[in-house]
Amino acid sequence: MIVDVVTIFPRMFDSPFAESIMRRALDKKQFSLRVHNLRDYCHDRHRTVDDYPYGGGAGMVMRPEPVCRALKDIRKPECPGAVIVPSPAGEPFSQKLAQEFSELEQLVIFCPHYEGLDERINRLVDREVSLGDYILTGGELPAMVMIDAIIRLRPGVLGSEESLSEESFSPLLEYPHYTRPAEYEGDKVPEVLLSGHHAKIKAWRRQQALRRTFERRPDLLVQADLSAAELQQLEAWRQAVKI
Ligand code: JF5
Repeated sequence: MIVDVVTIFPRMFDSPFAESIMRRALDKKQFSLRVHNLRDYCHDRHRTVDDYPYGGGAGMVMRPEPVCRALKDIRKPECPGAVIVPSPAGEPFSQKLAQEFSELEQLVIFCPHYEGLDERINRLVDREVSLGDYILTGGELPAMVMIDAIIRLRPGVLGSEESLSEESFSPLLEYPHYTRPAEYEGDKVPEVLLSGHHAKIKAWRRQQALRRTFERRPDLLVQADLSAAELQQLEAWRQAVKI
């Protein structure tokens, strides 16, 4: 897979891909990352990427010519791929989108700045994607987050220790994890985890995951497939909270 990034700050991409799993994936050629400087596609003396908005108002807008020149040069239409742009106005990024993008051969990510892009650039954009309901100074950080979420899904990128196993963002939140020591500052590891009773451990973890999801992300419960007993448990918790 080839990931192409178009940015006015190419050096921002140095350190996140120089460490850990992303670095190992690059070393093993499991993907390639090409970071392009948008200013290399500017033909004017001052290499300007932005201009004033028609109709007035605060802020600047990214000019269409350099962006479209870059995207036309970089995107190879014969190759299964997409041009994506991080934006708070995009569709929400999710594990499902990460999975979909991980199956492409070319992913081009354009990183916006200022108030945004000239609307005519959207002719060359396949998807606008939001990382969440907040405003950032530019598209570089969301681009790096998406690349990490996408690349770790490629075959062989995670080692056996890291593994995808039962993950795939199972509709419930993770249960709590413990490692040694069995007691830390008076705080004991739950007895059941030391019991060696695998069925009891499995049931305890499921119960903890359900409780956490109920408390922190009740919106996820509608998509979870829950047993009759679990639905009854949820109803009991709801009643307890309402009093
Ligand atoms: C950006 C204009 C996009 O701020 C974001 C963002 C927030 N959630 N998801 C993405 O992207 C950067 C900056 C300026 C458009």
